[in-house]
Amino acid sequence: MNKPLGITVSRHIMDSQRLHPEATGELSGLLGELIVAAKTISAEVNMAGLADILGQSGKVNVQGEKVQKLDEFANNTIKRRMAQCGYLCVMGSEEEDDIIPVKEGYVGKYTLTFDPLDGSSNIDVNVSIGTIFSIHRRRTASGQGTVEDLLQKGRDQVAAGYIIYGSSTMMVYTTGEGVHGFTLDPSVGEFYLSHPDITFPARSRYYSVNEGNSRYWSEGMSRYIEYLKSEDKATHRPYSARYIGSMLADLHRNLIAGGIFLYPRDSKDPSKPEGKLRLLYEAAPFAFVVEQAGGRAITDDGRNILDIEPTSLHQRVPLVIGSRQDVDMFERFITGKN
Ligand code: AHM
Ligand code: MG
Repeated sequence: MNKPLGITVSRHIMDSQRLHPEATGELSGLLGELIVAAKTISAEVNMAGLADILGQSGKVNVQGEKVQKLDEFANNTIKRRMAQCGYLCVMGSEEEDDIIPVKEGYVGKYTLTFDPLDGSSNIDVNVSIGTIFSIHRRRTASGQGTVEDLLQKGRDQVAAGYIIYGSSTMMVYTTGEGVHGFTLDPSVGEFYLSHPDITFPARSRYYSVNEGNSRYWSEGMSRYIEYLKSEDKATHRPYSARYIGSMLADLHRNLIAGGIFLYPRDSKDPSKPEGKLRLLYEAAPFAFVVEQAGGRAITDDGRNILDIEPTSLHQRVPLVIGSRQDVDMFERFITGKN
């Protein structure tokens, strides 16, 4: 008997598009180009461990080209491919200080913000890293896009998601109709639907936080983590700790296995009064995915991440994100109800 055919990500995107007769196919085209960029990065990530050997001390690769650092490679791959895809008017990258313009002639109606390789401190140690993306409709009427097109709140995203380069490469995305995960079959070069309609499991059991910073936390934050570590069989406590140091990998894990991720503000580094993570490239796209999966994303003082109006491209935001019951409980601790 023939095996059932897998649903490819392109077919899944086209099927969703068919549900919207008004759709022009531009968003599908945009996602398609992004997927090609992701596959290119995935192939390079898989070769990363060999770069030093093949590239003679990491300086020159087999083609005689200068070897780029992996995060630069990811940034350039997305930038170059997406600048010419014809669907974007402007881009913003975590790796670039300013907006990335799209040339006249290629201008389209969407915007893209991305973190080319989240968890970059994990690149050299062969631990999961990934690309995060967020797509909005442009705000300005025509011509090349401006920073104003990028400074939009998460609630107005039309699509968001991530690609995780882990034990296998997976793409997870939402267009506001659930969250779907696809696993790359490297022998075919296609992403196949492997995780339809991802929702947080009913039972939560993991917390992810850099506990090395605990002496710098607020009182509510410290009490909440102590609560997670205390014993109560009915609520499956104590939770287990898992902290990879790639937000993307930690959050992916919690999305599948159940749990909460926290990067609150702390008093450790006065130059980062709002914590470490960026609103546009990290927090908002994940907040969209997590809400669509039935979870919640707030700041450490209870503001909904998706409702924050960004004021600058690299704005940081204290983030508490994960399954709904965990975030609700966190909120009780910071508002003094627990
Ligand atoms: P990056 O974009 O430079 O990789 O930084 C963001 C990363 C997140 O993925 C991760 O959650 C966090 O930094 C880890 O930071 P820390 O080492 O302070 O715990
Ligand atoms: Mg990052």
